[in-house]
Amino acid sequence: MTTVALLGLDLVLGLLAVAVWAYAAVRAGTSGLRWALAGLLVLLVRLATALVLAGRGWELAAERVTVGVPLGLLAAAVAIGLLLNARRPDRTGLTAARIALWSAAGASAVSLALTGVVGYPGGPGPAGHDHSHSGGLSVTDLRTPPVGSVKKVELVARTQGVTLPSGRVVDAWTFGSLPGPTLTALVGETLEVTLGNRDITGGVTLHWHGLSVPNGEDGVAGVTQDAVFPGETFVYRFRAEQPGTFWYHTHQHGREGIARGLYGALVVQPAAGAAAGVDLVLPFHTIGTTAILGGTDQVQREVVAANTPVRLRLVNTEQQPRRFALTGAAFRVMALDGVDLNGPTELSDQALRIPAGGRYDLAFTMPAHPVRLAVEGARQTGLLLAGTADAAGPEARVPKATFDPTTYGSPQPVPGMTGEYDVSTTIVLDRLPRVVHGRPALAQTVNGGVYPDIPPIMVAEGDLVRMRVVNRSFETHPMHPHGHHVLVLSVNGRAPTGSPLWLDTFDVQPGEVWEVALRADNPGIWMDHCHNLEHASAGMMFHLAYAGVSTPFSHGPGSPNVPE
Ligand SMILES: [Cu+2]
Repeated sequence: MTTVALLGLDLVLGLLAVAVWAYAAVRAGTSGLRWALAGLLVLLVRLATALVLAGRGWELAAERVTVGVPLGLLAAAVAIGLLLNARRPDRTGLTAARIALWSAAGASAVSLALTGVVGYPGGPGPAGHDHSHSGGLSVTDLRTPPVGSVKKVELVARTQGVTLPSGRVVDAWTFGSLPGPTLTALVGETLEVTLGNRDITGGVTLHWHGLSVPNGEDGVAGVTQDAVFPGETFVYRFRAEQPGTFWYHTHQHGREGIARGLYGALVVQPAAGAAAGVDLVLPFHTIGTTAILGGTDQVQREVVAANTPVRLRLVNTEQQPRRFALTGAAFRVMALDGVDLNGPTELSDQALRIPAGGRYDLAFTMPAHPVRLAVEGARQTGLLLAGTADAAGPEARVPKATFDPTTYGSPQPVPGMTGEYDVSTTIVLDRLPRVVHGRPALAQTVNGGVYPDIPPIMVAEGDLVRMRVVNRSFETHPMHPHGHHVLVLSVNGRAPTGSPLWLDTFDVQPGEVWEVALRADNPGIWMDHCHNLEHASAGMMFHLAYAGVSTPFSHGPGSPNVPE
């Protein structure tokens, strides 16, 4: 049984226990004992479920095993004892039995509340050591100094009616086009990007998703800078260190801004330049109800001669994971989240499930027949590569089987990531009633708390940090630590058997337990959040903060900075 099915079963059993014990109380004088025994059976099944869950990950069921179910069983034992006593001919003790039966129903309700309201670890517990954010170094000191030679780019945010290739017009917010222009750099080049804002009244910033830039260039409103309002500018500067596929987007009102179009791709090519052949960047997005792959809401056609090397850079800029599929050619997955995989092998008939915010680079040699890229749930869009402009392509098809990156490629030693962990922390993701932005809501919680009331993970420069991320909710959480890639240690207790996996956006699906490690080598105050930005704005954000770093910026009530 899958872990998420067990979580669902536990919820159903919890509700059932309350109902059966309440009914036993109502029927105390007649069939009460039979119903009480049914209630006991429900509790025993719930205990078994909780024990299996705890075996999959202690944090998935800790409060059920230690308090919730034992409390129910204790009340059940008392109630059944009193009920047996009340069966004597004089029927004394029936009132006491009835009270005990209601108490058993109450105990099961308390157990449900422990799980569904209090959560685990039972309060807004710290995500790490609790130090203050104050210190000698400001995030504004953590900038790239001006250097001699830079590649200059200007991006101006604006509201814009965009006519898509289908003729459909969308009201977008853009960095000049939809998507924004693809920025490119060679390894070693320094990009200098001047952000302007024509008329986005809520303000904008630029965040470089997946690039480990200096903290002051990270573009998080209220943490690393103030939002840029109409007429203002902000200059970002960073050296391209790692070749790969990245993307940029606003991190001020990100939930609305990205959805409306404030995003674009960023490609870093090796210092020697791009490899020969066709190299296409394909961010996938939905604006309103219209799906866009690359720059079109239709099927993009490219004429590619047979034997040409092809690289496709898939970027999921949405809130949900998305499955992509290539038909007509076997391919290799060259890189995930901008980091090359070791020993990639040829694949076919497998869909690629890309997390929200994630990137997959595919490579293949163009065959003599057409090749089609399809996106599940977006049939009208896609990519068709063929030798001639009018060739008919293969049917868009998305296989059932999904690529598993944890068993792909070849293992390789990872220098610098072994040894004692300096910081070990557990992040429990859940959905609990809390106050968010001053209003009661069914929040997306981290260790029972909501942002900004979640203590940061505190690290010192050089620390080796281990994070255990447990998803107790029924939704997928694409966790995105800024400024660092994490090395995947295990998923549901299993270590990857293939290539080392370095990710900046890892999809923690319902019931999953991920263990990841990072080397604290980029000082600052870094966001770490769910990249389903609906979830981020419902509380699922926290900081990875280096001791001694402070920020002069703020967000929250009274501030115009709204990072999520
Ligand atoms: Cu989430």
